[in-house]
Amino acid sequence: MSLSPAEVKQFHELGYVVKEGVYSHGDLEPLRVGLTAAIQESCDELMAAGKLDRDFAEASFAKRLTKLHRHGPDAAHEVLMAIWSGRFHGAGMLHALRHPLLIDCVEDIIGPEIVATSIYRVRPKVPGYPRGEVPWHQDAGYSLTHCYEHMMVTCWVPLVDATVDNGCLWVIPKVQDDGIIQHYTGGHSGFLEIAPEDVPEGAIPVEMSAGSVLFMTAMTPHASFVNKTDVTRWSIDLRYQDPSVPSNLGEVPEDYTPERDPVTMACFPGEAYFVIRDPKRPESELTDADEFATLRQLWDRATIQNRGPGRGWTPLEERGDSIH
Ligand SMILES: O=C(O)CCC(=O)C(=O)O
Repeated sequence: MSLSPAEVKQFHELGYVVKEGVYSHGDLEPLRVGLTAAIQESCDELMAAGKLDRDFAEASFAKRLTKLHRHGPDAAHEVLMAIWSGRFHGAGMLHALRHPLLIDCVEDIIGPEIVATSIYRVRPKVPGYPRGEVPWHQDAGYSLTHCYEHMMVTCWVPLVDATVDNGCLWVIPKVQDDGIIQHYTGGHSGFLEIAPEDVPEGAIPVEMSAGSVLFMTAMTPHASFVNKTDVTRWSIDLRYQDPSVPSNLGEVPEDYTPERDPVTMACFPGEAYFVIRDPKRPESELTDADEFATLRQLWDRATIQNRGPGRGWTPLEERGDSIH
């Protein structure tokens, strides 16, 4: 499996393309098992502390967090915080990041040498849990500014079928070459956000079956909205680049001293970068799950002295002067 020339063309022309059936149900099983173990561990801790009286272990992967959240929103919040975003680096995550069929598709976009980052996110969009909604943004809005011209590929993978009703992703095609759009801090749930009046026209929902992949550029505006069903819309989003894109490969956190020039930094300082595929130096590829977890913890954001300058985005409520 790889992307056809027409699919690669669509990626470059529209800023996104969907490939069906990249992960089979079995391919995603180690990730589901790892996430289930992490959920169980949190539930066990909460039950031992008397904060939870049921763990809903009998429920399906797609419904367990929904039930947990309805039963005890505070306890569910704690369970979610243990796996949310890039916090989960347990069994199954590296397996998903290294999935050969996915990496073949990425290779069709950026070439045979592929670097991944720990800016992968695990997103259980639980019905009624407000942090599941993500306002309009470009992923580049989160990177240092010297990276805007570089190609970073986001791969969005639903672990259950994603529909408009359960909060699939929406994208805006054909604006990825128009550059960065002004973002604001303090958007919904603390995310960066493009102001409503600046969101380009033409948004479309991308309904997808579990295991298919939406490939997007870092400049493709996207968002996701309310989950109106009783199924948790689980997804992961993974990011890849070629080795010429600024990273911290071969560096240690101590290299990020306060005096360091930002333009020499990784696009996302404080995130771990690692080699996924290098046909010339296969020994450089990160294949061991324990090494992956160690690297992930080494580059935890908190360990970096200098995460680069603020990106210059101002709070949403202070945007009066820039409304046009
Ligand atoms: O999964 C979502 O709802 C949002 C995903 C997203 O914003 C991203 O992949 O950058």
